[in-house]
Amino acid sequence: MASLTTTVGGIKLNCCVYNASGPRTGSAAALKKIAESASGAVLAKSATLVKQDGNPLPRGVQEIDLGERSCPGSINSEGLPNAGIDYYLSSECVDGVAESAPGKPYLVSLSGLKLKDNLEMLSRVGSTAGVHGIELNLACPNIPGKPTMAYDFEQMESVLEEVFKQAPKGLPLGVKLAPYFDFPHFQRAAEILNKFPIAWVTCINTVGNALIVDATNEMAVIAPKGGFGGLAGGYIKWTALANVRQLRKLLKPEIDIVGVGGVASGEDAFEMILCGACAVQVGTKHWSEGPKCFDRIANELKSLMDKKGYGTIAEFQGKLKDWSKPPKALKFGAAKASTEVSGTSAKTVQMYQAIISCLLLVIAGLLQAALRAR
Ligand code: RRO
Repeated sequence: MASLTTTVGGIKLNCCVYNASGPRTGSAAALKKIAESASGAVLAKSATLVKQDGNPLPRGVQEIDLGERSCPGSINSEGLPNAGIDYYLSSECVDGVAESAPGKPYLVSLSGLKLKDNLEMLSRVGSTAGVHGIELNLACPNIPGKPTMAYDFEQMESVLEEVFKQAPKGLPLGVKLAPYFDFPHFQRAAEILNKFPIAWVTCINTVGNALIVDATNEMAVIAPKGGFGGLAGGYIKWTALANVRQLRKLLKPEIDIVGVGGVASGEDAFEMILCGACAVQVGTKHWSEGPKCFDRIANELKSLMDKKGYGTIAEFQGKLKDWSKPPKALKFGAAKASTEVSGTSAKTVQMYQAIISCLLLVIAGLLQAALRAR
């Protein structure tokens, strides 16, 4: 059977599918459940220096149905609710994960409200045993009054300069990015990231400041920030794939890429890896399905790899081809073809119905004529 082992910034994962920082990652109990699943690592909720309650409720909607083939959609404006960095470095979390799944990497996510907070958190992580890596979140879109740092290139560069002066030696540090939509932005972001010893880039965070409207009640579906929140899940898979693909082309090879956004099946994970990811994270689907999603997605990915004859992810990682006349029926083409087939049979049925109606009319006419002749 295919192997899902991978490395992310030098950290060995037995399974290339793991959780995104976000839903179901804020407590030791939630982290323990992830540890007990097939998730390749356990990544905690983005932490601030001190505990935060987050934005007012309701602040998230998940399981927005986007059809059978898609990951559900979601929107959130959680506003960084978290128990504070010391909690995620406490024995309750660190040892809780280690005892539930010995050897499984435990990663923390840092999202300080100020540079000073991030530097302080880095130094606390550096003096804690049992943490295997750090994801620095540069892309939370939901803090009222705070812009998304990954969109302010000057600030991003100066923050990374300070962060890498202070980063704990020997502990891989990755960076979580916002989605980019324009080629000059990919280019600029990559130029900056390539200057630093970044171990991996996680892309993408949610698409910031979307507004989902409840037409029945004529209002926004979440309360904070006038209903504006980060869009995620199936809505953003294509943007996530494009970010993974483009950054893989532009980043130096030493920087790994972790793909996140709309992964709900083995096939979604396969697509991310094909675009260049070495691992994938699951956010919205973890939120709606719970940690059993990791076992399911991992098994689906293994089956797909078996079917395609791939033994390892390295065999297809980054090997997405540009379009050429497809040798096999495309999935979308196939879907279209099957509608065409059913369209044809619908036409045939209509034709038979018309013939039967005509025959019935003729029979009725003949019967009437016969009755009149009596
Ligand atoms: O907590 C949040 O509101 C949040 C964070 Br930190 C993030 O990085 N991305 C997101 O969609 N929500």
